[in-house]
Amino acid sequence: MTDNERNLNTASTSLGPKFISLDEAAAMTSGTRVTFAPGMPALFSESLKNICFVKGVPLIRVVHPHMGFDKATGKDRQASLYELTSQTGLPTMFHNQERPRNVWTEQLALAERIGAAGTPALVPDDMKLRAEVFGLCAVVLSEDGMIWNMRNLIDTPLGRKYGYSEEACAAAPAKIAAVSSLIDRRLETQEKRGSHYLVGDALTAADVYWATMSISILPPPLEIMPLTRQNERGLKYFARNSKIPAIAEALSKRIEDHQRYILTTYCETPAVLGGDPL
Ligand SMILES: N[C@@H](CCC(=O)N[C@@H](CS)C(=O)NCC(=O)O)C(=O)O
Repeated sequence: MTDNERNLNTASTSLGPKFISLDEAAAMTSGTRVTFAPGMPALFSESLKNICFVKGVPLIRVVHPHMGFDKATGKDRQASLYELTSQTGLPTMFHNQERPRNVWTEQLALAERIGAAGTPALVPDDMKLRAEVFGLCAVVLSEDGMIWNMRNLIDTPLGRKYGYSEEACAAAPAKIAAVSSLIDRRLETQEKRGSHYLVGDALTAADVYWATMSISILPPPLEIMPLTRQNERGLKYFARNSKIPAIAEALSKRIEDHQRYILTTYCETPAVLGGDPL
């Protein structure tokens, strides 16, 4: 059995959502298929899952192949992913027979387009509000943003892909704190206007992305993010991040309340993760 088949078996025999293989997903000609690391707190996938949940887009879950080489065959485990999408990042998204989407801006645009009637507009029509939404999302999701710097807090193969160095590691807490403070100030201003949301008077992509991504510096209770064998270490790491002095100082009750409000009101909670629940 190859590592990929083993991953797929583990995922599909555990209680919880069904996962199909990348090959199966690529062969399908209809449906919205998104790659996940079953049971893991892989926050780009979690965010896209939450975006699609808000938009009423049913997802077919696909096992994202792990980095590294298959022990049995010696083959790069991500070779077919690369062949299909010219990249290896998690998540990749297929919809019907359209080209795969691998970047959050394109995934969001697709979800917005195929979303069910009557669901919230996550990208506002008003261009001023739209600029605010994309600005906030970018400081969280894009290069040198919050998640980028979170990955640089420790030396891992994933961090190395994103330019881990001792200098990058030392600079990361202040950069993460700067994003968190920006969000806190905005929530404060919005509160004074009587809005529960980051932009304008309604839910946008900025709320869903920030509430999900901020799990990496402020893990929510288990009723929101349950424990699995696969995410136990990751959630401990997230909890440690929340105690790094610069980050701890920038977190606030306001940020916590907003995160919990968005996740419990608009997203599926407890999060459905697959893997092996503990
Ligand atoms: N491409 C995504 C980012 C997704 C991403 O950074 N995924 C990371 C995990 S957090 C990953 O899988 N990186 C490994 C790789 O790119 O090979 C985007 O810009 O929206």
